[in-house]
Amino acid sequence: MAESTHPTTATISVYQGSVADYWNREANPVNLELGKVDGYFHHHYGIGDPDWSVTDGDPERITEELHRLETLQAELLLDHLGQIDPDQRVMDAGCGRGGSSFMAHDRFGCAVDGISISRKQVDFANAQARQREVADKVAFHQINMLDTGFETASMQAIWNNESTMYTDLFDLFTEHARLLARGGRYVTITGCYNDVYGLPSRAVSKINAHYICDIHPRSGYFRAMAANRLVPRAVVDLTDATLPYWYLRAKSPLATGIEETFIEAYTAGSFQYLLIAADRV
Ligand code: GPP
Ligand code: MG
Repeated sequence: MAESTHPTTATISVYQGSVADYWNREANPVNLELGKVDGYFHHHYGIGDPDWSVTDGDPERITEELHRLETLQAELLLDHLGQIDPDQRVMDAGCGRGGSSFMAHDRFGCAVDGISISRKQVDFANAQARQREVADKVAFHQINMLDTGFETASMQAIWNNESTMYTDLFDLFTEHARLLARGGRYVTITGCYNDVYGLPSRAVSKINAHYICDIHPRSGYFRAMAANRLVPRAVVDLTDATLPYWYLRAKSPLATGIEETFIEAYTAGSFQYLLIAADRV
């Protein structure tokens, strides 16, 4: 879909307005400097084993290593999308500056619609699409992911890369189930609070306050999926795989101050980093 013909910008709540405001103001070097490494700008965290030797030299090497781990995270998410043909269409819900959307197009050659509530992110990502000369296949829209206006059953796959915590999951998955073709795939990577621990810990509440989000319990994902024709096919606990990213990020001059809180939340067991892939039946 061309940028100029995107559906209406759905009415947003006061809460959604405050989230848009956060992202319209956001210019964290930890995102912009990492993005400049190769032009893929991410708004999610990393996984995998760091090369710890990077902490010995130029801090730029830490930046590159953090970026590599964030890219690995997005590659893992895309691995779970299944087969996508070049003539099919996929949606990146909460696309940020477009990093995962461009990676999906590179991999599958398919059409990608990235959506964000932030005008600034959408403009940034569309400028990137023009620069990359893929604007005919990769388009970004400032719309509400709970009410996209896109055609029913138009998407072969949808993902949320760390963006579900800004929504009510029942509202979100109702809209995803409407948009997905039967047999289509849904994937999310998310931070959730651990039902075994109990209600959100202080660290989880601090993360919520930091990003103005509302981290859901792990159980909430499966309840909302079951109610919306989304049948989990893979659940991967990435907590151990993401912790090294946070230890490395804590050593970076680009650290934002939230690093120790993530480390505390993950190591105390109140918080989990989870990938869930589901079939739309
Ligand atoms: C990272 O974005 C993701 C979020 C802010 C959503 C919250 C995610 C959770 C798992 C709780 P970012 O890359 O803009 O954050 P930062 O600026 O801290 O790198
Ligand atoms: Mg980041």
